[in-house]
Amino acid sequence: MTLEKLTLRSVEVRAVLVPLRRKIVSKVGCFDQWPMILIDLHTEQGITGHSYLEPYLRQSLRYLVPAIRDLATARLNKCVAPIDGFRIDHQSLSLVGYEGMSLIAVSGLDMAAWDALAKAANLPLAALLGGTIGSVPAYNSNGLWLADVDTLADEAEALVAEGGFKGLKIRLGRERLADDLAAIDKVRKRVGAEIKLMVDFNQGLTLGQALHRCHALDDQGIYWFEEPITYNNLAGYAQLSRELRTPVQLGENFYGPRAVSQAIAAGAGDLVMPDLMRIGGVTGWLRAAAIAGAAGIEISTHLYPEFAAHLMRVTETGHWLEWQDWADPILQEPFSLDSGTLQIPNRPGAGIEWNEDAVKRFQYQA
Ligand code: SMN
Ligand code: MG
Repeated sequence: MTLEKLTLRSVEVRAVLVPLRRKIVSKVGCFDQWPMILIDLHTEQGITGHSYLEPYLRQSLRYLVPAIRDLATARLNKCVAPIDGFRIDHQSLSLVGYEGMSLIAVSGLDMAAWDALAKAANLPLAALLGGTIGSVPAYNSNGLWLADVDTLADEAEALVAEGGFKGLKIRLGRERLADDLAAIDKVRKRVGAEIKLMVDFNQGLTLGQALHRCHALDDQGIYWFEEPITYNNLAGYAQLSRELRTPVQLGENFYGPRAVSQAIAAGAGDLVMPDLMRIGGVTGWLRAAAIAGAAGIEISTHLYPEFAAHLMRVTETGHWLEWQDWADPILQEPFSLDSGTLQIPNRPGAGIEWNEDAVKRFQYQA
């Protein structure tokens, strides 16, 4: 088979609600079940490309699932060519806009198309992109939410042990500075000074609050301050980056690679961490990574660790992979961890296949 012969026959889009091992308690919401959209691109040649999206809100499934189906119908009977698909989808969306749900739908189809292409080439995605499979440095982001600070030390110890991790993410932005300081202190005392601590405010602070809070935490040896303020206040991020010694991280809410270019041009943040669902899938990541690489800015991943691992292997300034096990319950063979690294399996494509029994168990009628 030649890759040009890979043609799209049908698209299946399903919604599931997957239980979370640890409840998410954050400034962007509290969740004990995680909505996911599973996308399957079936080709005439018998190859199926998979991807998933994690749209946070279960009610969003009601409008995202039809949006993805609608966009996919334009690709039917056409060659599976993700970069062409990305461009054509963009053209068709010019009247409703390229951000928000539009780009989320494009991103999901893009990832599944790249998966199909890599499977057709019988190569892991990283190899199709010109790299190799292997291990990818990861930090554990599976816990340390805005919970009672007295629970954090035990949880931090368990999180390190889940994969020999060398980095953990703590969510901060409690009412009182003293409680944020206590959270850092309890975690650090238990896991030791060698473990890097990333902290995430989830856009919970105003610029004034962020100036107070981040200055007060600036001597704590924190690895990065993530999203202290609303994601699109680039002037505010530029001010924080100038004033603070701790690197400022943002980007999980950037829509499309141009947002990375605009943030870098504005001096907004020291580090970037695009999310595959918003940046434009694999195609969007490759473009964002080129922009960050050319600017010498380190780039980390947000969610989607399976696809993200392949991409980190071909990213010039690749920094840290964010590890979450949230998709594990619906995967046939979840990826494994070793000494704080995620291992890319030697399988064609991204290496994800659905555990159909679990998908049935967790299916959700949007
Ligand atoms: C986050 C991700 C998913 C849900 C809530 C919060 C967070 C992160 O911003 O960076 O992991
Ligand atoms: Mg975050």
